[in-house]
Amino acid sequence: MKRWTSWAGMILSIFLAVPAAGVMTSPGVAATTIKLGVVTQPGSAQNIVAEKFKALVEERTGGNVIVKIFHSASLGNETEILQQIQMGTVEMGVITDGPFDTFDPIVRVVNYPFLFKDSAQADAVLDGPPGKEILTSLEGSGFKGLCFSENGFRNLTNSKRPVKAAGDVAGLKIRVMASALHKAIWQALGANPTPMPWPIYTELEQGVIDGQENPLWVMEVYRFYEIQKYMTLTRHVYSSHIDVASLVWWNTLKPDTQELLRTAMRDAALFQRADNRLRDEGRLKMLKEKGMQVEENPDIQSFRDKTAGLKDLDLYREPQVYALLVKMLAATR
Ligand code: EAX
Repeated sequence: MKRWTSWAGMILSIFLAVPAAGVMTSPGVAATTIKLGVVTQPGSAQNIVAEKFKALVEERTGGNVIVKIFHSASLGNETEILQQIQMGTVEMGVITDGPFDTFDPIVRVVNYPFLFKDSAQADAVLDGPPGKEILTSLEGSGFKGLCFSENGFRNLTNSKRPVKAAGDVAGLKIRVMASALHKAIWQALGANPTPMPWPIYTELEQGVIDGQENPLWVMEVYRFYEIQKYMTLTRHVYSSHIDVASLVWWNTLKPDTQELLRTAMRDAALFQRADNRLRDEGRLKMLKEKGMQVEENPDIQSFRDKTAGLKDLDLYREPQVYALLVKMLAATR
């Protein structure tokens, strides 16, 4: 790592770092700057991956590769970030799985309701051959899928009433991600699902929507305890992030750079998954202290019953997608 000997040097470096073409960090070696997009804010699961990746890459390349993180939707919502990655104007992203489903329906198998019984099982499947098949499939849409980090198991919150069983969801206006599957899940549960990009605090606060569903860290980091009275630990969907690069850009990189980036992202993802899981217990406690009324033992069977037919919907009609779903359902039994 370059060490600054004077303020003048540091100030000079700021100017030198501006040109998009990159800076010379050591004689004869042109630095590469990677733009990495995340929709969420610092402290979020996606940002923890991004920051760890940045630190690892910059450390391992001695500063020859710089990662610039664009967080808090500064590049647009997740669909828009993915479009920029497809085109190669943004090199990388840590993107929630949901919005991928408009680009490649295979991602719907990850979000199948009640698929994974716990995080260990999700890791085994996503780090194994099924995960590899999903990452490889994304190349068809212009993404180099590197690995999976995690958002976590999603839970329902709302401002209207306690939800103990699926029947209590009837008529609630629930915000969902830009995903046909997520919309279908909440339709099957009898809610009124409203697709909306992230962030959604204002819409919840103003009552445009009654509720939303996300992992516990979201209720903490986005202060949903201020505007959502009721939470139900439904854990209905395991939500990953897919850590991707632009395929057109990736193909211009030397194999050793690809390997370095792949390994750094993998290390960042493993770090973040462990970190996320470690903090869940504390988050639940904190959310209760903040006044959320939490239903910890809902009637999960009632949710399972209402969503059991989803695998037979058109969502999964593509033969490869259906075959993978069947395989994953069998592997997680
Ligand atoms: O990661 O859009 C969503 O619900 C995501 O889970 C959100 O970006 C938080």
